[in-house]
Amino acid sequence: MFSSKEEFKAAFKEQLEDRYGRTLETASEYDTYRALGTLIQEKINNKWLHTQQHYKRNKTKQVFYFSMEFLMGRLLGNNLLNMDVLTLVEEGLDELGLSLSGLEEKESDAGLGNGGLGRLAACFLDSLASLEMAGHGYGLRYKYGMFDQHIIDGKQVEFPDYWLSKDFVWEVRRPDEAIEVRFGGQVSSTRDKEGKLHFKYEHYEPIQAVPYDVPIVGYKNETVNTLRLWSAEPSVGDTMSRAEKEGEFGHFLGHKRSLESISDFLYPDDSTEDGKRLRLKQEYFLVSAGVQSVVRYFEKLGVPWSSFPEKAALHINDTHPALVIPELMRILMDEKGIGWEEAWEITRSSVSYTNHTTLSEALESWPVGLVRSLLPRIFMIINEINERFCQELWSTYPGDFDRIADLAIVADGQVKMAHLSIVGSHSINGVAKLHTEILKHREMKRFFHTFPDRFNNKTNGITHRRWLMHSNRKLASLITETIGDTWIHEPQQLSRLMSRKDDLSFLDQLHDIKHQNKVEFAEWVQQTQGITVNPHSIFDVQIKRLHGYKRQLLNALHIMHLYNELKADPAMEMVPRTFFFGAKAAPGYHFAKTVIQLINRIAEVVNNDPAVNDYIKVVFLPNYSVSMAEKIIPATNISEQISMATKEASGTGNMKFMMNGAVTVGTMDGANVEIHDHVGDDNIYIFGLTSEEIWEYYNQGSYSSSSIYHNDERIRHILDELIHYSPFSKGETEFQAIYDALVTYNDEYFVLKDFPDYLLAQKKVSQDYQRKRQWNLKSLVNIAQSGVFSSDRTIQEYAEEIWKINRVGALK
Ligand code: B1H
Repeated sequence: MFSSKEEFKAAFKEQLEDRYGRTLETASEYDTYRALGTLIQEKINNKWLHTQQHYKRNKTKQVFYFSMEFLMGRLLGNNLLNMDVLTLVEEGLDELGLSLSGLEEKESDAGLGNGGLGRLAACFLDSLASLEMAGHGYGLRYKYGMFDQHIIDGKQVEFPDYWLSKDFVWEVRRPDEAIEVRFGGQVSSTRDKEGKLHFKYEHYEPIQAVPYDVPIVGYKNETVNTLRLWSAEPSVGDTMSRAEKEGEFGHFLGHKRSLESISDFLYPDDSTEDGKRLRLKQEYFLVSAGVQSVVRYFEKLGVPWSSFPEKAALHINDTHPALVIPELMRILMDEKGIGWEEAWEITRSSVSYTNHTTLSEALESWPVGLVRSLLPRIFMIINEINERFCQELWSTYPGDFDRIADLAIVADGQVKMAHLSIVGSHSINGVAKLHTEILKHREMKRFFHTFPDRFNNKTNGITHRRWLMHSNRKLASLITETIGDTWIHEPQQLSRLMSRKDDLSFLDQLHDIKHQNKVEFAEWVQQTQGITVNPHSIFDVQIKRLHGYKRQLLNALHIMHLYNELKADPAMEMVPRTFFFGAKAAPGYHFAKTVIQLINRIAEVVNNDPAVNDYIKVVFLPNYSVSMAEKIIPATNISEQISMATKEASGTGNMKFMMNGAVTVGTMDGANVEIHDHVGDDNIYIFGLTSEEIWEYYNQGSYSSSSIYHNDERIRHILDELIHYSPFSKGETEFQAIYDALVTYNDEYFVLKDFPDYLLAQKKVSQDYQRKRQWNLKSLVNIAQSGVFSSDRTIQEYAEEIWKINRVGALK
């Protein structure tokens, strides 16, 4: 690496000149960013090469994390931090008259994910490399990532995110490692002399999967792992011959385009399964390319097939890559000549599965006809897995037709991907304690009964390197000044901050940092949104995908209520608050889009009313993304985690806020339950129905939102404002759907039921916030207790209990 600032500056100038033909004077900011990025990439390459060689030489067991989403965000800052040159580069650039943070802004977010599931995969890669573990990501190189959200006339409008229009400096294309993936066609079988069946696959459509490798740099160590993103390209020879045969170049071009389209775009439906043919193609494309490349690697080791599970762990991030199971079976049997039983043993011992949701609308199932026509051989194997599984069930539960129909992988003309994933893997984990309990005792009860040893919990985590050290450098420095730097390698040491709980000057310093972050964020809001916000107000933030169960609506109704109160009594005492929202709605999710419209309408009304303006402000931040989260989280006082209990499997934003000293207002859902366990009643605002109470309502069928509407005057007032003439409705009918969902259709997510308790919790927040010392203490406790939510802890648990891998230790 660079031994001095001078050396860095010289190398940087040389890079700018030799690679981009620019001088400091003539280079644009973007050229400067690219020169810095490629320079750092060159330094990474050396470690990358050594890491791969080390793994190969030592036949190290490796984890392959298959995920349809990797929400990486920007990589420059993180790579500088992990390469241990952040300060040197920052100061060096400064001396050249350049600002690192300015250059960082030039990088496009790699938005290859929807939300929590994709960001979790990114945090896991950072932890694997930082813990010196051999774990890599396999994903798709979407040309278009998560759509770019604009708010036009208060409504969400989606634009394509053509992030690759700028070079992605971190990727390395490896055409010589391309792999052929096959779709469609027919399978025929013949028996040999010994009576063994052989399958012949013909008339299929071949597509090339070309890998683009992105280095994943460990924090201040020698490890550089790989995120391998596959891109679809036509198999040139084959399509050309087809063009010749059909004698039509136009047809050839159309064909080529349709093949390439496989990896074109990320499906933007978080938590909703769409069942589109192209999505199934994407899933198999990732799986087949990935599994083939793992097998190819394994064969180079020259060890027997039976030791495959000791050399490779294949993890599936939700069911989206569940075809890993039949694909590995196919390769082992059809290509390597291994018999069913042995192939099954190898497959099941290598594959593990994480479930991320119990929402029924997110459970993947594919119509039998679709799977059969698109993936004929894979379909045969799935059928065989299903038949053998049902046979086993029959011998354990003879005559229990109901149970067998319920557990079958293929039933009602559908292939159930969760069932395939459970049957074909040795470990099934949920992502927070409550979620895992719900899987074991409710959603997957019968599977738990059949395979009790396979189920386990792995509470999610976040990388403290990106989400504290990089995004909140002031706080990180204060922590290190106070307790030394051991917390960086052992984040649970953050608890040593508790020794400062009575130290007023320390509490003041915490407060000052939060205030400075708020001032900086307020400036950014002013510049980018043209909205003035008061940094002395409470910064109350809800940033996540827009979904009914996440209840942004509850937050919005609370603001309408505050507005009504202030209008009725202008002398009312109120602690100033700024409500920030960031949320994308799936393009076809009309209700979610209406909620976005409502929030923007509330912002318009509130922000333009001088009578309330000093007390409440509402800011909807368009195009919420990883890099925006990095700006807002350090500046937050109140973290809104208000999902309906039982619905949010874990949540990970909740952990990021906590680690940055925000206090949670939340329900007893997902990982909020564990945050509450760690900080205690005094340092979190818990409200609303518990999961038990919700199940009780379900059992009794006794929830009636309309009676709440009729009996609670405050609620009636707000809801009537949605449909009758009011500043919020402006006499239009666009919010009728919200009224109907809450009143007419009995409020699926218990918004009205939890509303009164939410108001009380928020009142308490306002009161407590004024008592500065107590408030700072709450903030301190949250930071000090957040270490357990580092993804390093999570990954250590996966490594020990599921993947059975160790730290590789210092590579040199
Ligand atoms: C989560 C998804 C998800 N759960 C389907 N399920 C998708 C489902 O494109 N699709 O089809 C995409 C995403 N995402 C989230 O996972 C949970 O809702 C969060 O509670 C959890 O924290 C996160 C990570 O485990």
